[in-house]
Amino acid sequence: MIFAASPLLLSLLLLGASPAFAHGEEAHAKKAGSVRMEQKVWGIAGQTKAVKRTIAIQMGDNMRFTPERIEVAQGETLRLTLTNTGKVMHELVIGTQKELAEHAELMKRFPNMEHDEPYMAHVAPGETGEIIWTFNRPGEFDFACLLPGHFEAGMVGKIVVKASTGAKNDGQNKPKL
Ligand SMILES: [Cu+2]
Repeated sequence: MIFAASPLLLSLLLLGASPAFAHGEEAHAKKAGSVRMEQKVWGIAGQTKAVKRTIAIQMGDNMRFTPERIEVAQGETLRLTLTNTGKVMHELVIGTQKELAEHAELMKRFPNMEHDEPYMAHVAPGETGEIIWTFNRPGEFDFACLLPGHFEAGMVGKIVVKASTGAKNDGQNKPKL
């Protein structure tokens, strides 16, 4: 009985070894990749090939985004092209009202903090930046320029993600109530 157990033990050890290798490779791949695929309340980083609609947004020294309101269907991947028409730096960061306010506070305390995420773009005067984002969660979200003074001056916009009806699944998978 004791000897019978050893092949099993051996295979368990081998099984244990392969995930360890896989993990190592995964860590490498993450380092090499430029986009972090992290699910946020306001969506997830989008793939270029999934883009079906491009929205041009202008950012100006009047501390306004044009347009200030975007409507999206749940699941839609947008390319936001962001043009800075002003003479100072601007940025667009997508998030919830709460997270953006917290982030703005942090930037006031640490004006030189470096941050870069797929849901934000920092655009120098006269330049154009881009965000590709998949709005896979319904709700009302904000976008804002979090540079000190800009957020406070009202450089904020709204993104409304309308819930998909899910008509295909309704009544098929769910019992009637
Ligand atoms: Cu700004």
